[in-house]
Amino acid sequence: MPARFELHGIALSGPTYKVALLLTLAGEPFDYVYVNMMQGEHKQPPHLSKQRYGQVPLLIDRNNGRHLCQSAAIMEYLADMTGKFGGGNLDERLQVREWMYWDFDRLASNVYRARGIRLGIRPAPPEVLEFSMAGGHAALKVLDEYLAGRQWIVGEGVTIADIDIYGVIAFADDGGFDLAAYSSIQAWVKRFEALPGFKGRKELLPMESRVAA
Ligand SMILES: N[C@@H](CCC(=O)N[C@@H](CS)C(=O)NCC(=O)O)C(=O)O
Repeated sequence: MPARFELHGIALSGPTYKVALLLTLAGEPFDYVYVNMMQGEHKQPPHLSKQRYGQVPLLIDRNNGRHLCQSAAIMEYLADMTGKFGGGNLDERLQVREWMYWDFDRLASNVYRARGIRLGIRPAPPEVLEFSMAGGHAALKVLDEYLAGRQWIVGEGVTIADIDIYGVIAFADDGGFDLAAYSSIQAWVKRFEALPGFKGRKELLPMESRVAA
């Protein structure tokens, strides 16, 4: 029987990695469709007809034909569908959402932008890199202080808030952010990477399409 989910994306993409990681940690096999962004495949009609923003990731749920865009919305959907990682009650779900919105606003925006500039994917003047580094460090400080004495971001277990934020922290080094000064983040990263089923992005997202095992 074919896998229920089909994920379109690329290993360079943090948002794609977040979705792949969630599927993997939830034990949901998925077919992976490699989108060659270097050749502009994400702006061509076959992809645009499924992903209105011309971006990755795109997730297709073959059980109902849904085409889902935006990694945060996809993660919320998968948490609903699998009953995993969504938070144990309304208060936890609200906190999960709050942290995910914060991530996109303060952490992901700066870390991904700095990384894009350093890798030459998103050329920008030096002031933009400076601005992104300052914003990224301010966000890392907030996260580090919050994580002091905590195992996970919300409640007593892993949620999509952890997966979402890990999917940014995993790219911090490429962005030029040294995590050495953030001891609580480092301890949380170790716990996260020790989760059963955890996989790095290159293992999850090869440079070619792959059918679920
Ligand atoms: N907010 C979106 C961001 C997606 C995004 O920026 N994807 C990048 C790759 S990491 C992309 O497709 N860039 C091409 C473009 O925006 O034209 C999400 O979380 O899914």
